[in-house]
Amino acid sequence: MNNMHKAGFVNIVGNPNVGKSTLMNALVGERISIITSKAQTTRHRIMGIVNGDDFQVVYSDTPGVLKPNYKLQESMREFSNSALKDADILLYVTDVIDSFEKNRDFVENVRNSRSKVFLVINKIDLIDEDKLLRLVDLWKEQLPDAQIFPISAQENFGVEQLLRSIVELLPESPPYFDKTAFTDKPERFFVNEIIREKILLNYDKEVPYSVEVAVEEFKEDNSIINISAVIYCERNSQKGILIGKNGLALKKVGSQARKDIEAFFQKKVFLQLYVKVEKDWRSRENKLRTFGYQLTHTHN
Ligand SMILES: Nc1nc2c(ncn2[C@@H]2O[C@H](COP(=O)(O)OP(=O)(O)OP(=O)(O)O)[C@@H](O)[C@H]2O)c(=O)[nH]1
Ligand SMILES: [Mg+2]
Repeated sequence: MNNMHKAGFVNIVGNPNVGKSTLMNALVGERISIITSKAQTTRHRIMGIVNGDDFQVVYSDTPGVLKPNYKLQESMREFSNSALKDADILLYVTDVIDSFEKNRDFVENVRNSRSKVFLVINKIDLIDEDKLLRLVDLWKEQLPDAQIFPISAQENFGVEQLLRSIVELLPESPPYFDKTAFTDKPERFFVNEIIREKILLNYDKEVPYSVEVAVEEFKEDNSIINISAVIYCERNSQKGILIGKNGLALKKVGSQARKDIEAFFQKKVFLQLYVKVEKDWRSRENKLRTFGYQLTHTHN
Protein backbone atom coordinates (compact mmCIF):
# COMPACT_ATOMS: atom_id res chain seq x y z
CA MET A 1 0.00 0.00 0.00
CA ASN A 2 2.86 2.40 0.72
CA ASN A 3 4.24 2.28 -2.80
CA MET A 4 5.33 5.47 -4.48
CA HIS A 5 2.43 7.18 -6.26
CA LYS A 6 2.83 9.15 -9.50
CA ALA A 7 0.49 11.74 -10.91
CA GLY A 8 0.57 14.54 -13.43
CA PHE A 9 -1.07 16.66 -16.07
CA VAL A 10 -0.73 15.78 -19.74
CA ASN A 11 -2.11 18.47 -22.03
CA ILE A 12 -3.04 17.73 -25.62
CA VAL A 13 -2.57 20.67 -28.00
CA GLY A 14 -2.22 21.28 -31.73
CA ASN A 15 -3.89 22.60 -34.86
CA PRO A 16 -7.58 21.91 -35.59
CA ASN A 17 -8.64 18.50 -36.86
CA VAL A 18 -5.34 16.65 -36.34
CA GLY A 19 -6.98 14.07 -34.05
CA LYS A 20 -6.42 15.45 -30.55
CA SER A 21 -9.81 14.26 -29.30
CA THR A 22 -9.44 10.89 -30.99
CA LEU A 23 -6.11 10.47 -29.20
CA MET A 24 -7.52 11.58 -25.85
CA ASN A 25 -10.32 9.01 -26.11
CA ALA A 26 -7.85 6.29 -27.11
CA LEU A 27 -5.62 7.12 -24.14
CA VAL A 28 -8.49 7.25 -21.65
CA GLY A 29 -10.43 4.37 -23.14
CA GLU A 30 -13.71 6.29 -22.88
CA ARG A 31 -15.62 8.37 -25.38
CA ILE A 32 -15.12 11.65 -23.54
CA SER A 33 -14.42 14.11 -26.34
CA ILE A 34 -16.52 14.39 -29.45
CA ILE A 35 -14.89 13.77 -32.82
CA THR A 36 -15.90 14.95 -36.28
CA SER A 37 -14.18 15.61 -39.58
CA LYS A 38 -14.90 19.34 -39.19
CA ALA A 39 -12.30 21.70 -37.72
CA GLN A 40 -13.17 23.41 -34.41
CA THR A 41 -15.11 20.47 -33.05
CA THR A 42 -13.74 20.87 -29.52
CA ARG A 43 -14.60 24.18 -27.84
CA HIS A 44 -13.61 23.59 -24.22
CA ARG A 45 -10.75 22.17 -22.25
CA ILE A 46 -11.91 18.68 -21.34
CA MET A 47 -10.26 16.44 -18.81
CA GLY A 48 -9.97 12.70 -19.11
CA ILE A 49 -8.46 10.86 -16.17
CA VAL A 50 -6.71 7.50 -16.20
CA ASN A 51 -6.21 5.79 -12.85
CA GLY A 52 -3.82 2.95 -12.11
CA ASP A 53 -2.99 1.42 -8.72
CA ASP A 54 0.02 3.65 -8.32
CA PHE A 55 -0.55 6.44 -10.83
CA GLN A 56 -3.05 8.99 -12.10
CA VAL A 57 -2.76 10.73 -15.48
CA VAL A 58 -4.92 13.80 -15.97
CA TYR A 59 -5.27 14.47 -19.69
CA SER A 60 -6.67 17.72 -21.08
CA ASP A 61 -8.05 17.85 -24.58
CA THR A 62 -8.13 21.40 -25.97
CA PRO A 63 -9.62 23.22 -28.97
CA GLY A 64 -7.44 23.35 -32.09
CA VAL A 65 -5.30 26.47 -32.20
CA LEU A 66 -6.67 29.21 -34.43
CA LYS A 67 -6.60 32.95 -34.85
CA PRO A 68 -9.72 34.26 -33.13
CA ASN A 69 -12.30 36.04 -35.27
CA TYR A 70 -15.02 36.34 -32.68
CA LYS A 71 -15.32 36.11 -28.90
CA LEU A 72 -16.14 32.41 -28.78
CA GLN A 73 -12.87 31.71 -30.60
CA GLU A 74 -11.02 33.99 -28.17
CA SER A 75 -12.19 31.80 -25.35
CA MET A 76 -11.23 28.68 -27.32
CA ARG A 77 -7.76 30.07 -27.95
CA GLU A 78 -7.39 30.84 -24.25
CA PHE A 79 -8.03 27.17 -23.42
CA SER A 80 -5.17 26.20 -25.76
CA ASN A 81 -2.83 28.83 -24.31
CA SER A 82 -3.58 27.87 -20.72
CA ALA A 83 -2.71 24.28 -21.56
CA LEU A 84 0.86 25.38 -22.33
CA LYS A 85 1.37 26.63 -18.81
CA ASP A 86 0.29 23.89 -16.46
CA ALA A 87 1.42 20.63 -18.04
CA ASP A 88 3.90 18.08 -16.77
CA ILE A 89 3.94 16.70 -20.28
CA LEU A 90 2.74 18.49 -23.42
CA LEU A 91 1.47 16.32 -26.24
CA TYR A 92 1.84 18.46 -29.35
CA VAL A 93 -0.28 16.63 -31.89
CA THR A 94 0.21 17.02 -35.61
CA ASP A 95 -0.87 14.78 -38.46
CA VAL A 96 0.44 13.83 -41.88
CA ILE A 97 -1.43 16.70 -43.59
CA ASP A 98 -0.82 19.42 -41.00
CA SER A 99 2.07 21.87 -41.23
CA PHE A 100 3.99 23.86 -38.64
CA GLU A 101 3.72 26.90 -40.90
CA LYS A 102 0.09 27.23 -39.92
CA ASN A 103 0.79 28.38 -36.38
CA ARG A 104 4.44 29.26 -36.01
CA ASP A 105 3.88 31.27 -32.83
CA PHE A 106 2.22 28.40 -31.10
CA VAL A 107 4.95 25.93 -32.08
CA GLU A 108 7.47 28.40 -30.75
CA ASN A 109 5.61 28.59 -27.45
CA VAL A 110 5.66 24.80 -27.30
CA ARG A 111 9.41 24.83 -27.99
CA ASN A 112 9.96 27.32 -25.15
CA SER A 113 7.61 25.65 -22.72
CA ARG A 114 9.02 24.34 -19.47
CA SER A 115 7.06 21.10 -19.78
CA LYS A 116 8.44 17.94 -21.28
CA VAL A 117 7.24 17.82 -24.90
CA PHE A 118 6.10 14.74 -26.81
CA LEU A 119 5.53 15.33 -30.51
CA VAL A 120 2.77 13.04 -31.72
CA ILE A 121 2.53 12.50 -35.48
CA ASN A 122 -0.98 11.12 -35.96
CA LYS A 123 -2.78 9.42 -38.88
CA ILE A 124 0.28 7.51 -40.07
CA ASP A 125 -2.17 4.96 -41.46
CA LEU A 126 -2.53 7.40 -44.36
CA ILE A 127 1.11 7.48 -45.56
CA ASP A 128 4.03 5.21 -46.35
CA GLU A 129 7.25 4.82 -44.42
CA ASP A 130 9.41 7.08 -46.62
CA LYS A 131 7.06 9.97 -46.27
CA LEU A 132 6.90 9.43 -42.53
CA LEU A 133 10.69 9.51 -42.20
CA ARG A 134 10.79 12.80 -44.04
CA LEU A 135 8.11 14.21 -41.75
CA VAL A 136 10.01 13.10 -38.67
CA ASP A 137 13.12 14.89 -39.95
CA LEU A 138 11.16 18.07 -40.60
CA TRP A 139 9.71 18.08 -37.11
CA LYS A 140 13.06 17.32 -35.49
CA GLU A 141 14.19 20.72 -36.71
CA GLN A 142 11.13 22.43 -35.29
CA LEU A 143 11.11 20.74 -31.90
CA PRO A 144 14.61 19.36 -31.34
CA ASP A 145 14.05 18.49 -27.69
CA ALA A 146 10.82 16.61 -28.20
CA GLN A 147 10.50 12.86 -28.16
CA ILE A 148 8.65 11.79 -31.33
CA PHE A 149 5.75 9.32 -31.45
CA PRO A 150 4.32 8.33 -34.84
CA ILE A 151 0.86 6.90 -34.18
CA SER A 152 -2.59 6.24 -35.54
CA ALA A 153 -5.08 7.18 -32.84
CA GLN A 154 -7.92 5.81 -34.92
CA GLU A 155 -6.30 2.41 -35.51
CA ASN A 156 -4.92 2.38 -31.97
CA PHE A 157 -1.41 2.00 -33.34
CA GLY A 158 1.44 3.28 -31.16
CA VAL A 159 -0.93 4.50 -28.46
CA GLU A 160 0.11 1.85 -25.93
CA GLN A 161 3.76 2.82 -26.21
CA LEU A 162 2.90 6.50 -25.86
CA LEU A 163 0.91 5.68 -22.73
CA ARG A 164 3.83 3.78 -21.23
CA SER A 165 6.23 6.64 -21.90
CA ILE A 166 3.81 9.07 -20.28
CA VAL A 167 3.44 7.04 -17.10
CA GLU A 168 7.20 6.57 -16.93
CA LEU A 169 7.75 10.34 -16.92
CA LEU A 170 5.10 11.25 -14.36
CA PRO A 171 6.42 12.96 -11.25
CA GLU A 172 5.92 11.48 -7.81
CA SER A 173 2.71 12.97 -6.42
CA PRO A 174 -0.51 12.02 -4.68
CA PRO A 175 -3.56 11.87 -6.99
CA TYR A 176 -5.16 15.20 -7.96
CA PHE A 177 -8.67 13.81 -8.34
CA ASP A 178 -10.79 11.09 -6.78
CA LYS A 179 -9.40 7.83 -8.13
CA THR A 180 -12.77 6.62 -9.36
CA ALA A 181 -13.29 9.71 -11.54
CA PHE A 182 -12.62 9.75 -15.27
CA THR A 183 -13.45 13.38 -15.95
CA ASP A 184 -14.05 16.71 -14.24
CA LYS A 185 -17.14 17.60 -16.25
CA PRO A 186 -20.72 17.08 -15.03
CA GLU A 187 -23.09 14.65 -16.75
CA ARG A 188 -24.93 17.44 -18.54
CA PHE A 189 -21.79 18.47 -20.35
CA PHE A 190 -21.63 15.14 -22.16
CA VAL A 191 -25.25 15.38 -23.22
CA ASN A 192 -24.46 18.79 -24.59
CA GLU A 193 -21.44 17.61 -26.49
CA ILE A 194 -23.14 14.55 -27.98
CA ILE A 195 -25.96 16.73 -29.33
CA ARG A 196 -23.41 19.19 -30.72
CA GLU A 197 -21.55 16.35 -32.41
CA LYS A 198 -24.72 15.27 -34.20
CA ILE A 199 -25.30 18.85 -35.31
CA LEU A 200 -21.76 19.04 -36.72
CA LEU A 201 -22.42 15.81 -38.58
CA ASN A 202 -25.82 16.73 -40.00
CA TYR A 203 -25.48 20.35 -41.11
CA ASP A 204 -23.14 22.29 -43.35
CA LYS A 205 -21.58 25.70 -43.64
CA GLU A 206 -21.95 28.08 -40.73
CA VAL A 207 -24.86 26.34 -39.02
CA PRO A 208 -22.89 24.01 -36.69
CA TYR A 209 -20.57 26.86 -35.75
CA SER A 210 -23.50 29.10 -34.86
CA VAL A 211 -24.96 26.58 -32.46
CA GLU A 212 -24.67 26.06 -28.73
CA VAL A 213 -26.59 23.51 -26.70
CA ALA A 214 -27.97 23.94 -23.18
CA VAL A 215 -29.43 21.09 -21.18
CA GLU A 216 -32.41 22.45 -19.25
CA GLU A 217 -33.53 19.26 -17.56
CA PHE A 218 -31.70 16.09 -16.60
CA LYS A 219 -33.86 13.87 -14.42
CA GLU A 220 -32.81 10.35 -13.69
CA ASP A 221 -34.97 7.66 -12.11
CA ASN A 222 -34.48 3.90 -11.87
CA SER A 223 -35.37 3.08 -15.42
CA ILE A 224 -34.92 6.20 -17.54
CA ILE A 225 -33.19 9.57 -17.86
CA ASN A 226 -35.46 12.40 -18.98
CA ILE A 227 -33.56 15.11 -20.77
CA SER A 228 -34.67 18.30 -22.39
CA ALA A 229 -32.20 20.50 -24.20
CA VAL A 230 -32.29 23.74 -26.14
CA ILE A 231 -30.28 24.26 -29.30
CA TYR A 232 -29.44 27.95 -29.60
CA CYS A 233 -28.63 29.42 -32.98
CA GLU A 234 -27.96 32.99 -34.10
CA ARG A 235 -30.68 33.66 -36.66
CA ASN A 236 -34.18 32.66 -37.69
CA SER A 237 -32.96 31.23 -41.00
CA GLN A 238 -30.68 28.86 -39.05
CA LYS A 239 -33.58 27.82 -36.87
CA GLY A 240 -35.48 26.81 -39.98
CA ILE A 241 -32.55 24.76 -41.27
CA LEU A 242 -32.03 23.09 -37.91
CA ILE A 243 -35.66 22.01 -37.65
CA GLY A 244 -35.97 21.07 -41.31
CA LYS A 245 -39.01 20.22 -43.37
CA ASN A 246 -41.72 18.76 -41.13
CA GLY A 247 -39.19 18.71 -38.31
CA LEU A 248 -37.36 15.81 -39.91
CA ALA A 249 -33.84 17.22 -39.62
CA LEU A 250 -34.20 17.85 -35.89
CA LYS A 251 -35.76 14.44 -35.41
CA LYS A 252 -32.72 12.82 -36.97
CA VAL A 253 -30.35 14.74 -34.69
CA GLY A 254 -32.52 13.75 -31.72
CA SER A 255 -32.55 10.06 -32.45
CA GLN A 256 -28.82 9.87 -33.23
CA ALA A 257 -28.01 11.79 -30.05
CA ARG A 258 -30.35 9.71 -27.92
CA LYS A 259 -28.63 6.49 -28.98
CA ASP A 260 -25.20 7.83 -28.03
CA ILE A 261 -26.44 9.29 -24.74
CA GLU A 262 -27.99 5.91 -23.88
CA ALA A 263 -24.66 4.23 -24.63
CA PHE A 264 -22.77 6.79 -22.54
CA PHE A 265 -24.98 6.45 -19.44
CA GLN A 266 -25.92 2.81 -20.07
CA LYS A 267 -29.53 3.67 -19.52
CA LYS A 268 -32.71 4.36 -21.45
CA VAL A 269 -33.10 8.02 -22.37
CA PHE A 270 -36.05 10.20 -23.30
CA LEU A 271 -34.72 13.26 -25.15
CA GLN A 272 -36.62 16.38 -26.09
CA LEU A 273 -34.97 19.04 -28.25
CA TYR A 274 -36.03 22.65 -28.79
CA VAL A 275 -34.52 25.28 -31.08
CA LYS A 276 -34.28 28.91 -30.03
CA VAL A 277 -32.68 32.00 -31.53
CA GLU A 278 -30.19 33.87 -29.37
CA LYS A 279 -29.01 36.65 -31.63
CA ASP A 280 -25.21 36.81 -32.16
CA TRP A 281 -24.49 34.84 -28.99
CA ARG A 282 -20.95 34.02 -30.20
CA SER A 283 -19.97 37.66 -29.81
CA ARG A 284 -21.80 38.42 -26.58
CA GLU A 285 -19.79 38.05 -23.40
CA ASN A 286 -22.66 37.50 -21.00
CA LYS A 287 -24.12 34.77 -23.22
CA LEU A 288 -20.74 33.09 -23.58
CA ARG A 289 -20.39 33.09 -19.80
CA THR A 290 -23.77 31.41 -19.32
CA PHE A 291 -22.64 28.77 -21.81
CA GLY A 292 -19.54 28.11 -19.72
CA TYR A 293 -16.85 29.95 -21.66
CA GLN A 294 -14.38 32.13 -19.83
CA LEU A 295 -13.06 35.34 -21.28
CA THR A 296 -9.88 36.99 -20.11
CA HIS A 297 -10.03 39.91 -22.52
CA THR A 298 -12.96 42.10 -21.65
CA HIS A 299 -12.71 44.52 -24.55
CA ASN A 300 -12.16 44.11 -28.23
N1 LIG B 1 -7.02 8.30 -40.92
C1 LIG B 1 -7.06 8.72 -39.67
N2 LIG B 1 -7.98 9.62 -39.28
C2 LIG B 1 -7.99 10.04 -37.99
C3 LIG B 1 -7.06 9.54 -37.04
N3 LIG B 1 -7.31 10.13 -35.85
C4 LIG B 1 -8.35 10.98 -36.06
N4 LIG B 1 -8.77 10.93 -37.34
C5 LIG B 1 -9.88 11.69 -37.95
O1 LIG B 1 -9.53 13.07 -37.97
C6 LIG B 1 -10.70 13.89 -37.81
C7 LIG B 1 -10.50 14.88 -36.66
O2 LIG B 1 -10.42 14.18 -35.45
P1 LIG B 1 -10.64 14.91 -34.04
O3 LIG B 1 -10.19 13.96 -32.98
O4 LIG B 1 -12.01 15.48 -33.93
O5 LIG B 1 -9.58 16.11 -34.19
P2 LIG B 1 -9.27 17.32 -33.17
O6 LIG B 1 -7.81 17.58 -33.30
O7 LIG B 1 -9.78 17.02 -31.82
O8 LIG B 1 -10.10 18.50 -33.87
P3 LIG B 1 -10.65 19.91 -33.21
O9 LIG B 1 -11.35 19.57 -31.93
O10 LIG B 1 -11.59 20.42 -34.25
O11 LIG B 1 -9.44 20.76 -33.04
C8 LIG B 1 -11.85 12.94 -37.58
O12 LIG B 1 -12.53 12.74 -38.80
C9 LIG B 1 -11.16 11.65 -37.14
O13 LIG B 1 -11.92 10.49 -37.41
C10 LIG B 1 -6.10 8.55 -37.47
O14 LIG B 1 -5.27 8.04 -36.72
N5 LIG B 1 -6.15 8.20 -38.79
MG1 LIG C 1 -11.21 17.96 -30.69
